[in-house]
Amino acid sequence: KINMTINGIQVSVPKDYTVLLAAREAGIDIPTLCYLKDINEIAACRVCVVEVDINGVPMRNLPASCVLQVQEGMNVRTNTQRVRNAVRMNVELILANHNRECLTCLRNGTCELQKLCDELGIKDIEYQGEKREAKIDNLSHSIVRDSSKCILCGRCISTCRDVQGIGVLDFVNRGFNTEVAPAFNYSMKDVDCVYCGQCIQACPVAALRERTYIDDVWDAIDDPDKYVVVQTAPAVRASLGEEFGLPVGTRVTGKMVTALKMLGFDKVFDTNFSADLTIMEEGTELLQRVQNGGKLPMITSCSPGWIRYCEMKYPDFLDNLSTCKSPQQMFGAVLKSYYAEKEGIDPKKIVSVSVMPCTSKKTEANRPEMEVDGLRDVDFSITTRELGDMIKQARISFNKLSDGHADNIMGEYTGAGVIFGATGGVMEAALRTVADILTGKDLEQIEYQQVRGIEGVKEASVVLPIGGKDTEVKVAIAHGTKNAAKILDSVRAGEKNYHFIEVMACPGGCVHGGGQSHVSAKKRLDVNPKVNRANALYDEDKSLPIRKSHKNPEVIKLYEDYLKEPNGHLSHKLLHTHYAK
Ligand code: HC1
Ligand code: SF4
Repeated sequence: KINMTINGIQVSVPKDYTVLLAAREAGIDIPTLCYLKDINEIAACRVCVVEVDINGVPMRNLPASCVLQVQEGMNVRTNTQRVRNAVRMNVELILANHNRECLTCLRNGTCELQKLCDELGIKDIEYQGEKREAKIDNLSHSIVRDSSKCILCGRCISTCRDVQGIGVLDFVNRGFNTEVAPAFNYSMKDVDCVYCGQCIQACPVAALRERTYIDDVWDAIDDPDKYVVVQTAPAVRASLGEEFGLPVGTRVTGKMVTALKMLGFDKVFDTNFSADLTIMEEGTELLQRVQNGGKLPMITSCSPGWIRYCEMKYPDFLDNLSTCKSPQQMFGAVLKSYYAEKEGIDPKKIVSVSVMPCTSKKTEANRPEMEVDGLRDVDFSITTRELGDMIKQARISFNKLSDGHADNIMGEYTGAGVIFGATGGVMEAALRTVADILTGKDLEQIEYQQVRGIEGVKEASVVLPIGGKDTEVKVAIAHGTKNAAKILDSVRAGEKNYHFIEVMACPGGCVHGGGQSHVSAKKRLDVNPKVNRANALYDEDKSLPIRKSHKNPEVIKLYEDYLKEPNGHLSHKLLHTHYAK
């Protein structure tokens, strides 16, 4: 332990602490901007500077507390005139070159720079200078980059490079013209970006944001000739409440359904339904591959960021991918065929909208192959944040809503469908069904704790009777593309053998997707959105009467009335695809 003084208070903290963390323990909240714990600790913005002496000897400059290690005998002051002036000047210099159109900014209200200016009491800006030329890259379906908002904090760069192991973004140009962009200032559309949106989650301002489709959805709702149907992904219910000030990870399933009905969607369904359907198709595919000597390990295909990553960095694994479309796409395909036929609706009039925790889903929905007979599976994919915005635009008091229930015949779901949104959830859902099928029993074991949690790479094995003999089925789970690379490298090197691998592109899985509610760097010191939101899904799973996908009555009916059997002819037409090198 290190003994030191902060603003006259004696503290004793672990040796590896920074002054910033020590101050927090002493109840002093040093301001930060570029700081993102464990991800971006680079003292770029110099908003966290402090005045320090060690055993009475003053440090000459004001050091940045986010990278300053604690030392015995340190005396730190965070609130002197000199510190206040320096912090204010550093923030004003950032503001001098920042597009300050706050009123019309997407991050108005969630911007960390705006909040900081308020907290520091900055009411005027002394430095008025030349502004960087604004360049807006909105060519991809998922991500918009706006250089006029960028404050060069580097949080996105560290996240993409160090957390995701991709490294699309970096500082380009020099001096006054420095900006954060892909190399050679290429569009995000033309680089190895997987559109995971983790850089958006890291961005304190609106320099990186999703491409929005809110107006397209409003237009469809307002068009009397259109029949507008919405599906909501498993993870959305664990974050949407945050848009309305509820604690991170509050489960708001029922209010979400009520709000969607009030917005004017003709039907409100649930992606959990098609998550259950995915388990039927994917579980059957796995059993067929295992029993018929097919390509193993089979790897899940529901995360579009992961698919893009596989296509770009591990094309030799494309045959390992399950041929199943993602639940988002399966839902759309079934909607415009089975549902349209049942209800006697012209499928051309159906507008298929998805609400996703994900920015990559927008690009997935726009992939050319994601259609059947010329009808797009999903017409518009919006994020949890965009749904929050629509609810606000409709002046709905979300927190006062009562609980609604999704419509029939694509709104019923099981606990297995819900947990898809947390890392390990698809694997657990698959195991629940595959184990029942192989043993021919309704097994008591439902929960597989080994595949839960936020460890980057997880492994488990289950003994199941395959072809009459007990076989050890080995599985692995990775979340975040950097962890996916670790597993694939070990499989490629022949060090590991698995039957089935789950990969989700985002750390934590969909609950921590690029389209979820923003959680500020400061808040992340106290709460872990990955854990809180996953718990919300596991709680919902526990609360449901049916927790295995193959017992979903609406999915059973879909097979009886329409698809006939998993991996059958119609399933292949509607629910499967393949990925070409
Ligand atoms: Fe996901 Fe999925 S779980 S990919 O994380 O398989 O986005 O929530 O909707 O499609 O079900 C996302 C979440 C989502 C799909 C499902
Ligand atoms: Fe990197 Fe993901 Fe952002 Fe693309 S979307 S730049 S891959 S963090």
